[in-house]
Amino acid sequence: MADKTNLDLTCINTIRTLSMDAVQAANSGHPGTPMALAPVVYCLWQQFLRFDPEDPIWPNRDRFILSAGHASMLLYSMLHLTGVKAVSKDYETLGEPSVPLDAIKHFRQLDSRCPGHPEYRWTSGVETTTGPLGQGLANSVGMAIAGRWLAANFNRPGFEDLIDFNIYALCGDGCMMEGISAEAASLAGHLKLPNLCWIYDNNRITIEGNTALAFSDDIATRFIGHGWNVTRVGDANDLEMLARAFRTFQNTRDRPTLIIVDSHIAYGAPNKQDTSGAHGEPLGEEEIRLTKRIYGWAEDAKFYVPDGVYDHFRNGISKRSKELRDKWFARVKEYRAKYPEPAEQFYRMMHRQLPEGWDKGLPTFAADPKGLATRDSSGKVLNALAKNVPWLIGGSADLAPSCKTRLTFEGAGDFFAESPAGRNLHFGIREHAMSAVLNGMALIKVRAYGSTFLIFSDYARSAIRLSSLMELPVIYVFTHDSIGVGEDGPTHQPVEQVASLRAIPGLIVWRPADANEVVEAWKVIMKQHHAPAVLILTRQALPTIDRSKYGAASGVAQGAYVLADAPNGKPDVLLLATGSEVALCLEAYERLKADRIQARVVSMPSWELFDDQPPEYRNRVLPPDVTARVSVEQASIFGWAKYVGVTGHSIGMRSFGASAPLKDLQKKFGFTIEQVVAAAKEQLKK
Ligand SMILES: Cc1ncc(C[n+]2csc(CCOP(=O)(O)OP(=O)(O)O)c2C)c(N)n1
Ligand SMILES: [Mg+2]
Repeated sequence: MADKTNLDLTCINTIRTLSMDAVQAANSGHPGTPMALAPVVYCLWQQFLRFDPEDPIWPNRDRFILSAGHASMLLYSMLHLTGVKAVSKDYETLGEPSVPLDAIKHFRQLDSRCPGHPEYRWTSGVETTTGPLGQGLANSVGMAIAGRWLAANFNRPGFEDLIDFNIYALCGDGCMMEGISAEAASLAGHLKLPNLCWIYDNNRITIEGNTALAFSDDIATRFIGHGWNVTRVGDANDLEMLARAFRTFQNTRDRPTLIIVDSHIAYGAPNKQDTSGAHGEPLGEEEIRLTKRIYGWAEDAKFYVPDGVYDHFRNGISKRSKELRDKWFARVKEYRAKYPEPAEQFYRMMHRQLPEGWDKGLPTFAADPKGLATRDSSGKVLNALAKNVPWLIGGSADLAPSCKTRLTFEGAGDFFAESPAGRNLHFGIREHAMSAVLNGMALIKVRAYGSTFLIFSDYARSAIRLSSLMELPVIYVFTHDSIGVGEDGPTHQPVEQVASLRAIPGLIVWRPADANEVVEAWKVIMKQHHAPAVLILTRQALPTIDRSKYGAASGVAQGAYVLADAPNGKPDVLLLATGSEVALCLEAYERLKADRIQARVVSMPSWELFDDQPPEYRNRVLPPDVTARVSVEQASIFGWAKYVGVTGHSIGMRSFGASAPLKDLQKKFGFTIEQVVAAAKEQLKK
């Protein structure tokens, strides 16, 4: 493709016009950037990307991420023109196309495979959900990390190329302005990820107008500072220079590469090119006609794919990649014969299965009034699990010693540029990028976890939300979960974080009450392959509950369970709690019992799992006729009304915390046995 042949241009203009027509038909969307970047993506896919449209989940494929997700029609046009096949949720390739022309005609309409922004698990060939700017870039770093880790762990002599895929991410000014791109680029540069290539669309346009309004970074200098290789293409239409830039990336084996491409948004549109007006609204029928005329296109044809275009892609990306893909599977056969054990591990990992014996050797904790912090019990469980599940890997945003997420057993190792087989990652103080990196790692199908203090989950929130939207089984370990942090004070004491995480659809939020609940929670989490989990853990010690006296910790699997009951099984008042407040409720329960009051304590480590139980179970645990109810949680009371009802009472936080020893805070904010007992008695007066 050294020469820009007519067929090249026809293909490029097909991408452009499909995008223009789809946005016009939807009467919403972003036409300008697909028009500008069509040659960039065309060159990359047709000549370089190792991606077989017939098998879009081939594990060693290169990944292409459209971090500028608003330009979704660019990706949909490619998925359509290259004939990418649909894949079921069970990883079976279906015969039908992922993006038929009809889906493009229904861009942005209900149930179309072409939603407004690309959505993973909805449209095959979409490698990650993008739209919130910068996320895709950080995802790409996670994918590149996982690629390096897989290569280091699974490649063998004679099979050095078993895993050697590259990650390409396309971004714009918005991605570059977002802080997450700096976090992600900094981490990628530090880790010297050679399998990572970002393409920056330097069109100098965002929604409000020219980037001169708000952005004057010298991007090249910034990335050189991050330790990247930086190269430039002065004209997005120059296929030769683009190809040269991609070759530069492929030949750069000691660091990531940034390709800065100067482009013209809405290239070819006589009145809209280089204007922000082409960013996020249809060009208009007349402008489309004029633009098509300039392209030498049939002015009135809509969704037109000229003869030869499909064939050209079939003979290009498809043929080239199918050969690579078939060769790879043949090699895997040889690999399996020679190295059956890692081959089996690889297969299970790629299908999100667990290895045999994944739960062997998990600790159990004896009753102990002094007990231990749930961060400590979790650290023990994580280490036991990680010994059994070789691809359970992760790290912390500089808080592993506090969050207890370090893998300490022999051979766990650290993931560094020079030791990419290690299992302890160091994300640095970059919570947002860490979380999006975890998403990227999970997309490559390692089981990824990351930790920080619960208070800083706010920094990570937009990536956590995407874990959930993508149904990725990322595990977030958030410790220092309440005013229990004590003297660190209100800046470090989470109040509204638990409620706000519970508000994210599909996210499983856990707040276990003791060490054995931690074990049971981890067991459930490990078996959930399509839901992210947040484990909310204490810094302070919690008693290990005497299970011979109270309910079994296995009740955790139902999300909530009866821990202590009225002697006759017919309680007059319910005490509901999570985490550190469960032990408090047990003490209140004993006091009430001494006063001959029939109370029940319900531990509710996961609201989401409980809400998923059949109504019979829920009504058994929370009998509808018992309306005297008290909830106790050292967090915002937001949401508890769902369980205590309009007449119930919630002991919780209604303000920020304060800096003081924990005992003083508990008194100040009402987390005492006396307060719980008093609230229960008050409820019984109703
Ligand atoms: C985190 C985030 N903030 C804001 C937006 C809304 N938004 C979508 S596109 C865009 C402008 C992006 O400009 P640029 O990346 O240069 O894209 P171009 O217009 O050049 O395609 C904005 C602000 C978003 N999608 N994500
Ligand atoms: Mg721009």
